[in-house]
Amino acid sequence: MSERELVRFESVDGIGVITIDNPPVNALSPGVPEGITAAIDRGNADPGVRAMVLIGAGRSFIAGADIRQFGKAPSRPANARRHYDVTDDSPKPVVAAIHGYALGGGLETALACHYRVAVPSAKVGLPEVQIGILPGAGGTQRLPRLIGPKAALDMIVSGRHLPAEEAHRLGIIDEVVPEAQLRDAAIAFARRVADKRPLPRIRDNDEKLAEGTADLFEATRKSIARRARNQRAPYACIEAVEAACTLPFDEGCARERKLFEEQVNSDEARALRYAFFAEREAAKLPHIPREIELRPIKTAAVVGAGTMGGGIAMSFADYGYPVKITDATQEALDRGMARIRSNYETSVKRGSLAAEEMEKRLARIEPVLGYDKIADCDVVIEAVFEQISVKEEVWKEIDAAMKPGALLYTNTSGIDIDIMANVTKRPQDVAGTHFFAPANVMKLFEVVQGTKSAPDVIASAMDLGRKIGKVSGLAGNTDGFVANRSRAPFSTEMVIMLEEGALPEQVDKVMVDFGYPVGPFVVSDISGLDIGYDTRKRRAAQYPNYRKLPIADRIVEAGRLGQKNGKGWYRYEPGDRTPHPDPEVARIIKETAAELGIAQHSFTDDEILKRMLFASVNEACKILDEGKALRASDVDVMWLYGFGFPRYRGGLMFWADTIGVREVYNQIAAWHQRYGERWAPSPLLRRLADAGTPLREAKAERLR
Ligand code: T1G
Repeated sequence: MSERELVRFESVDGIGVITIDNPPVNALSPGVPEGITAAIDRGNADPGVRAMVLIGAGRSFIAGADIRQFGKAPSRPANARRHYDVTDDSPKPVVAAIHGYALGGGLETALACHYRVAVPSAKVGLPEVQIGILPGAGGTQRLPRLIGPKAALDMIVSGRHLPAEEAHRLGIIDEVVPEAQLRDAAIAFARRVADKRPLPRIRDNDEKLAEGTADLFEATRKSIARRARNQRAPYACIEAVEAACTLPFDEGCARERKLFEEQVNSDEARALRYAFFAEREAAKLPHIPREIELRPIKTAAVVGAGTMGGGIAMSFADYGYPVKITDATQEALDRGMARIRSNYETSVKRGSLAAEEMEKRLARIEPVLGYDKIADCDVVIEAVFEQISVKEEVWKEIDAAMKPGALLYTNTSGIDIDIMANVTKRPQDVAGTHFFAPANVMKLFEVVQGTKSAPDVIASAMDLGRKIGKVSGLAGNTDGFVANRSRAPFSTEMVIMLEEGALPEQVDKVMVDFGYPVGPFVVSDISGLDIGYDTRKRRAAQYPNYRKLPIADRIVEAGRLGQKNGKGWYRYEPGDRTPHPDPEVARIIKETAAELGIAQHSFTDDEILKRMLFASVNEACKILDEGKALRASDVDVMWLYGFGFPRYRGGLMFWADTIGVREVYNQIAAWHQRYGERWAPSPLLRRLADAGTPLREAKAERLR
């Protein structure tokens, strides 16, 4: 495509219409900024043109700079005229006509225009902080001048996308125009303002900047301290907006640019860029044709009104789907519906949900008794007790009741999908859709491919996840699938280190300092220690060489179940979730370790971190080697959305690459010598280390 074709210019009765056409989202890829500059110049040189309109072809205005270009050599000289400045300096008015997204450099382009009109469904924002950078094309200087530093800080430090109506209220958008009439409405708008002078250049109005006091910036820094720890980008955003309030426009832009250059190749930015593309890659299924026809999903059903079943029903209702929920008895159903209502009421109390919206969502959830009541639904998700005999009973009922062609999914967190599928006469219609607790909150949606799952059943599940606000990741049918199986060694190692002398609070501090929102022992206390206890019992019966965890078992046998009964790995005051180290736990740990005769030693934070994460890196390599996951980057996406792995570290495998595949292998091999079989290096890890191939690039030939 020649440079010019990426950007088209046509004159429509004296209005120059400039169309950006760089699918899929009109990113400012090489050739686009140049095309915009040339078009603006052309419009200004054409005496027949009185004003111009900048509009995007396809589904969006401009979704920002081309993120794939970051880290590469710039495609043009640093002193080249930038389309932002050319637009701003244009002697004739330029109107940005926004639909879809105006994000990052896209909104900065619109802010360099003299007017902005948008359709109601449009979204605008400066999300650069979410990829570890800050706006680098005047956004931190123009936005505070347009809407005031406070509102600008909120947008830039959060990176959130604003709907057009809100942007209009703030003054970013001059006019909201009807959905299907954007182009004509923008041309009419341009005609109306064609002769108005002076042109409203945002850079010229400083009157709102007075709001930008030192207190405001200090307060903003304090407000983000916890969630932005270990990160630089959010603070660089604040510094740039501060510069807007203390420096003249051009000097502020130079400050912004310098901060941008410092950040764009940082570890934080590289990790967040990796996460951005890994998340999109996870949706791609190389073994299933992209154009495969998906099965329609308009109505859903959930079998099992327990904690997970209730959360799953809420996920559907939250995204507008009518959903039926059923259980074995009316009492169980009533308990389930009561839990759903109380979860929504908690959100209303917290102000994160409007009361009328709660009622709308509750109205979409219909409790029913009897499989015949759900037979017509397009999809059913089974979420009953994790016991094979119970599953088999329920699946016989589901198979007998559900209409032909219905999608039959199970929410099991580790039971072999084929066990459920083989109970039915239509195993091709069965797959796993594994939600993570709480199901209406956690974004990971692990789709599990059974031996006989049909391609359209898998593709429909992956798409369903996206439609109910989740991030879908594909897993092969193995014990614990990809997410839980790759995390299991992490959980085992953290308890084994207690046998050798570590304490829960020490391990948790290391992981919180690393960037986790809460430590893994607190996470166990939140989810309940009895669940892990039952799983360990089941595994010990199933696998002869299963590594028992006597300390974890003793804690449960001492009646410590976690937050639900006020004591677990920590002690909790009634009504308070603050974990308090408990000498009783330290006593159980010391006594059990003494009985086991295990030598005690002190731990460095680095050893604790690597023992836990390397154990999972090794397991992830085994999973890929067996073809139970397609890409190492899928594992990373699952850790980001399923286990709260700090996003600015990219993911488990990306983080391990910052240490180096060879060093990771060597350490694991050394621990294999010292600790035995559980640390046997994965053959794939050995091959990657020998070849020097980054872990994040590991792929399976196909899913098996
Ligand atoms: N650059 C390159 N590719 C992009 C892209 C971008 N900015 N945005 C999207 N894509 C690709 C994406 O990888 C996918 O490709 C396809 O487009 C569809 O995207 C100067 C420096 C716009 C909300 O951070 O948030 O401007 O997988 O699957 O779910 O100050 O994409 O099909 O091959 O995500 O409908 C700031 C990033 C850049 C916005 C659409 N902009 N994009 O979501 O589709 S930094 C952003 C998004 C910047 C300036 C700075 C989302 C979306 P493929 P998708 P979607």
